[in-house]
Amino acid sequence: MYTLYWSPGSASMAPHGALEEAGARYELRLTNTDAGAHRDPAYLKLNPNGRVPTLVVDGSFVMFESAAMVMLIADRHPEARLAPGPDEMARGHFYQWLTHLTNSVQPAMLRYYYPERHTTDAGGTEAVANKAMEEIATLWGRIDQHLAAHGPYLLGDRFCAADIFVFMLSGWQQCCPNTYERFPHLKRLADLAAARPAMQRVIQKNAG
Ligand SMILES: N[C@@H](CCC(=O)N[C@@H](CS)C(=O)NCC(=O)O)C(=O)O
Repeated sequence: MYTLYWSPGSASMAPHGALEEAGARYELRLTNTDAGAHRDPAYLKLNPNGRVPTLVVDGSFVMFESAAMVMLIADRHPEARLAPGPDEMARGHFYQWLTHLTNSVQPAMLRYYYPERHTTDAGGTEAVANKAMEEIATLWGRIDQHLAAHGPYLLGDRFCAADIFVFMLSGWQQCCPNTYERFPHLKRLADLAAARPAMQRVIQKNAG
């Protein structure tokens, strides 16, 4: 049994999607970041970073970092085929993409959304955000090229949990206006992901 502390439209969407795809038993606990619920002392006890999401497994095992949650869920539900198995070479590329998304694309996005955390110059936030936007477009451009040559999914014909992460991040478009018009292969992946019944349930929940 899983408990996912989530906020609409946030990084909780990736583990939420993985849980739905896995057919796992889970409950959602709303931790609305817009209302500052991620800074409540009770929540900080669970996740001292004050970020959403947090995942609790079987009432006692607590973890943060959405990409790590996605990997754990994929491993605990192998029948859902959310990741290549440990004996498959493609697992290396699964790790590669998920790590790239969480290590390069997502941090650039967080720099855009929280520029004040990345400069000591009060007048420098716009420059930080602008540079982040540039970087996000470059990164999506490379991923789009990869998908054009080797798609429609990150691992070719095979949907995996890293595609859920792409779906989530590519929906954050304030930091990359018209993402889907500019990157059609990314759009194709996102459309395929969105058409999945499990992802539909996640999308509807996040839409309120
Ligand atoms: N790398 C973390 C990032 C989590 C994160 O930054 N979440 C945002 C919502 S998308 C958040 O909690 N923001 C509130 C804040 O940083 O104050 C993850 O993927 O779990």
